[in-house]
Amino acid sequence: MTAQRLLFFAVATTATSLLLGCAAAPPQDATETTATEATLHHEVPPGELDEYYAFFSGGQSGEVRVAGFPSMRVLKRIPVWNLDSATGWGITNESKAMLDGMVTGDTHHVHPSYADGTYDGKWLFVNDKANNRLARIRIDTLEVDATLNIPHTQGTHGVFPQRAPTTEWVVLNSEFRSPFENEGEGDMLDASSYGGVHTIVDAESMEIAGQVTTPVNLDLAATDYSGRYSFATSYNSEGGATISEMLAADRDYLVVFDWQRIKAALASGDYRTVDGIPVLDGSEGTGLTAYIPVPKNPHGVNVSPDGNYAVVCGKVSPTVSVIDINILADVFAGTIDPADAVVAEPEVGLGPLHTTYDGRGNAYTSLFIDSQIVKWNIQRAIDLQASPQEGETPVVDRLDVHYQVGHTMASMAETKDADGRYLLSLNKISKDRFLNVGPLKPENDQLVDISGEQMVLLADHAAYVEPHDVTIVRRDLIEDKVVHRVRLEDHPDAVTQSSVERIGNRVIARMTATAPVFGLQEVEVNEGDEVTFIVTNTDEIPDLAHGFALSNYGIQFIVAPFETKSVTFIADKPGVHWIYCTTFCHALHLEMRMRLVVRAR
Ligand code: RUQ
Ligand code: CUA
Ligand code: CA
Repeated sequence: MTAQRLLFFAVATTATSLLLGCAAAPPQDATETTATEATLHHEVPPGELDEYYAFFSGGQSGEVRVAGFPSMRVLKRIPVWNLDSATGWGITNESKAMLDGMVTGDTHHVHPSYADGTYDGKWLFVNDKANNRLARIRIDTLEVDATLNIPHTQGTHGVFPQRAPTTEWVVLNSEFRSPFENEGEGDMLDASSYGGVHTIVDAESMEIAGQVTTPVNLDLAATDYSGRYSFATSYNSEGGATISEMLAADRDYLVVFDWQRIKAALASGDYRTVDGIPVLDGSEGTGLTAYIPVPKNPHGVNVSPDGNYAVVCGKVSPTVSVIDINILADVFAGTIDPADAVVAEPEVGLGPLHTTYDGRGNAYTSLFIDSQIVKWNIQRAIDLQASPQEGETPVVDRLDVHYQVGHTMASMAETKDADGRYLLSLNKISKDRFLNVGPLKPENDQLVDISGEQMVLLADHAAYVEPHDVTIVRRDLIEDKVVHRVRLEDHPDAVTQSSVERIGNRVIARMTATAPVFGLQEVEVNEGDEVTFIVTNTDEIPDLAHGFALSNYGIQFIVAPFETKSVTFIADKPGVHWIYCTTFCHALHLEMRMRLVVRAR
C-alpha cells in the first residue's frame, strides 16, 4: 500500500472523509480518450430501435425511468412513490391504494424477475429506502401493480430477486439498525438492542414469507445463481449509532443467508411470529447465516455471471474481496473457516463501491474517490492471491470517469448472459460537462464500450438526481411482453354505458371517453357531496389516450386505451367547473369537455 493510501485511511476514520472525497476538485482529464478505437456506437439512427432496455431507479424522485439503450433516450417515467400529475399517479383511487398515503420515496435498485439465471420479462422490483417499501412493476404494462410495506425495518435498501429456478422470493435489506418493534418503548437511545433485518418477500403474492434478524446492519443485496443463497454487505458490524462508531473496526462482514436452512426452519415452525410475520434469528451460530469478514465498511456485492464468485467492494478499503460461492457449503457445514471463503483481495483503487462483469472473466469496479472504472481479471486476482508475484496485478485497464462514480452496470451483467458490450458509469458529479442549470447540476451517466481489451468512453448523458442503479436488458427479453392495451375487464368497474348514480350525499358518475366526447355532458351535485368519477377510455386505437382534468380541484389523470381510472373527492367548491380532456386526441379535442355543476348549500 502506498503512503498516499495510508494517509487516506487516516483521514477515512474521521467523520468527514467521504464527503471530502466528494468536494475535492475532480481530476482534470487525464485519459479523456484512449488510443483504442471504439468498435461499438451509441447513436441509433432515426427510425431504428435500441438494442436494450435500461431500467433506472429514480432516486429522490421516487420513480423508475425506462430508457432505450445505448441511445439513452428516456422512453418512459414510471411513477412509483411519487405524485405524477400527467398519469394521475397519487391522484386516482387506484394509485392511492398503492401509495398508502405517502407520496415520497427514494428508489435505489431496480431488478427484473428471473428464470434460470436470466430475465423472464414478468416484473421489475424496486425499493423505497425512505419509507421501507417494495413495489412490483408489471413488464406487460410497465406500471406498478403491487406494493408492500416492510415492517420492522429502516433504510430498506438492497433488493434482489431470486435468480433460479425462477423468482419465487425477493430479498430486501434494512440498512439502518433499529429497534425491531419500534413502538417508542424502553431505552431507545441504547443502540445495542437494535438490529438488521433480511426480509424475504413472496414475489407472486407480494406477502412477507419471513424476516431474518441480524445483530449487524445489512446494506446491498444479491442472490446466487442456484437459488441457494442470498448475500448482504454489512458496514456496521460495530453496532454503532454514530459515524465514528461505525468506522471503528478494521473488518465488517458479508452476511450469507442459507435458503435451504431458512426454508427448513419456516417449514418446521422454528421461529417466533411478530405481527403475523415469521421471524427467524440469523445471529452467528444459528446455522442460518455465515458471517464472512471483509475489509472495512463494504458497500456493493455483485455475483459474477458464471455464478462462482460474490465480489464485495471495500468502500474505505482500496480492495475488493472475492468470495468463492462454491465453498460456502463447507462454511455452513463448519468444515472451513468463514474467512477462508475469501479467495482474493486485490487492491483496485480508492473508494470501491460496485462491480459489474463482461462474461469473459473480467470485473469492472467503480471507484468513487479515484473517479475511475477499473477493469480487473478475476482468475488472475485469485492466482496472484495464492502465489503473489512482485509487480504483478490483476488490473487490466483504468478509465477516468467524470466524476464520483457510484454504480456501474454492464449490459446483461446481472444475468448468466452477460454480453460484455456496453457499460454505464453512473457518476454523481458532472462538473463542467454540461450547461450550467443552477446549484443542482445533472449527474453524468457515461457510456463505455467494453467489447475490447481497453475501455473506450462513448458518450456523456445528463441524468436527473439520483438514479443510483440501472439494469440493462436485451430488447428481445422485454419487447414482446409489452402490450399495446390492457383488457377492459382488468378493472372491475370498467364503464361501457355512462350513468350518474346518487346514494344520499354520494354521487357516482360513470363515464366513457371516446374521441372526441365524454359519455356525460354535465354532472350536477350539491356542495359537500362526495363525488366519484369512474372513467373508461373506450377507444381501442393504440396510444389514443384521453385526459381528465377537473378545473380548480387539483385533479387530473390520463386514461390509456381500454384503461379505467377513478377519483373520489368532496365537492367543496360551488360553481361551474369545466372538466376537459388533456391529451390531444382528435381534431375536436378542444371541444372534448363537460361541466361539473356544484350547487351552493
Ligand atoms: S447504493 S450508489 Cu443504493 Cu451504492 Cu446508491
Ligand atoms: Cu380526448 Cu383530447
Ligand atoms: Ca464498520
